[in-house]
Amino acid sequence: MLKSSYKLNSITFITGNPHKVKEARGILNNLGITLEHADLGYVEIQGNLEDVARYGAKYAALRLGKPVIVEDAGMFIKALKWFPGTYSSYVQDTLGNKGILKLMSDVSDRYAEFRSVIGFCTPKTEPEVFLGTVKGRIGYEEKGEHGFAYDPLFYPEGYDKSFGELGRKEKNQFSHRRKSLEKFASWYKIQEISK
Ligand code: ITT
Repeated sequence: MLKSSYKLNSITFITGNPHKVKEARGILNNLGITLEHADLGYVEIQGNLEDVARYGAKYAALRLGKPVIVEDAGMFIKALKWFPGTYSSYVQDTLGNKGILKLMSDVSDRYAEFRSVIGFCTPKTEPEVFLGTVKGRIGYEEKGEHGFAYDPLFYPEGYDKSFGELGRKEKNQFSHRRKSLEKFASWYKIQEISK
């Protein structure tokens, strides 16, 4: 446990993705944490989600001079050997959802999951990471106008609606982001952090 003079009821989220900010703010507000946002950019190294989140959080905390969170996330499709995974952002911008549907056109195993790793760091401590996963399947066409990126393709387990058809509040109840942020919040609230 660390010693503190930072407020533990607020945190700065470093991301360039406004959808992530809206979702994270809704989730953390409900858990009693105020979210500040800074679109600072950070170095994304090659590696798994945990590596990227750890390195990014450390880099951003040192640059900003205060505690931060970053998130590295992605969609992992089993039949495609867990593609696009850590390349999700790039693949969304290039192949897009139509490209994913094409790759999946002859595939009967539709299993996929979203994963989110929150990286937390202060200028004086080592990073911590928190993983959240939601299981589901890839649909046969895009459905819904809500959410962003792969949401219209992804049907969470037990639902016959895609994330794209669910409103933000509903998605926030059980998404990968909800799970990783909830783990982070439970941990954060019992920390004392030294400046
Ligand atoms: P930052 O790195 O600036 O936070 P980013 O969008 O590039 O923003 P990631 O590197 O974590 O974030 O990329 C993850 C990609 O995975 C994201 O761009 C989407 O294409 C996809 N993704 C992650 N979470 C998603 C969600 O809840 N719904 C739909 N697509 C998601």
